[in-house]
Amino acid sequence: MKQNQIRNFAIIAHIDHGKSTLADRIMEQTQTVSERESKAQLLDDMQVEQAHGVTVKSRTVRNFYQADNGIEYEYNLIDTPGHVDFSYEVSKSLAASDGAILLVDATQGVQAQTVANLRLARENHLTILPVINKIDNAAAEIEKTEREIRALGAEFSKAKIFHISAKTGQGVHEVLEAIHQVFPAPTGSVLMAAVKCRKMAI
Ligand SMILES: Nc1nc2c(ncn2[C@@H]2O[C@H](COP(=O)(O)OP(=O)(O)OP(=O)(O)O)[C@@H](O)[C@H]2O)c(=O)[nH]1
Ligand SMILES: [Mg+2]
Repeated sequence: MKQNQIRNFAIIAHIDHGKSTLADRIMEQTQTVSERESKAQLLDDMQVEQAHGVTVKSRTVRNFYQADNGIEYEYNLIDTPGHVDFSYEVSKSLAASDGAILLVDATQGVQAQTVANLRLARENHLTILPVINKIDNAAAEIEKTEREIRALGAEFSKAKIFHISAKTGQGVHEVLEAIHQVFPAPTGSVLMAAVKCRKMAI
């Protein structure tokens, strides 16, 4: 795989805003897991995570995505925990990424860990893709959430904000397309890229 076809990115959000559910949909839509293997919360495989529905450790998954432009990309996705107690996991993951999907639950809006994790992403000079999740929920307040995201910084004032349901898969294809269009390929030498990949796997 050529370096310019690789994208290393993390999914960040406040707790329960749907990061692991989106990771599941991305793995499904890139055929990283077959439907037969598919079950709810593929990545949250620790017993404590399954019992509480909470991600504790970051996970990295390599997906191969056949884009609409005919090119195959390698998407190295890191699903991070949203709980404030595990923010060290988020820092570690962002140091190994070039982009971050900032996910915001449309029924909750911007929350404390949305802001804290966005700050970490900025400190790591990551390109940020804002995404509103749970648009299928009857309690979704999409416009209000969009205003809150735009208020987070000048870079969001005119940015495209994606609207998805990680549960149903609605809008996820548009996010998959944006990942290779918006996030940069890893820079530096092939050696540095390899070191970054190793860091992601730890
Ligand atoms: N209605 C609806 N529910 C969703 C959607 N995405 C996620 N959920 C639900 O929201 C809850 C939390 O989802 P997770 O994917 O575990 O959230 P998370 O951000 O990974 O949580 P942490 O890792 O603990 O921070 C689960 O009950 C999901 O089924 C969505 O698009 N629509
Ligand atoms: Mg999770």
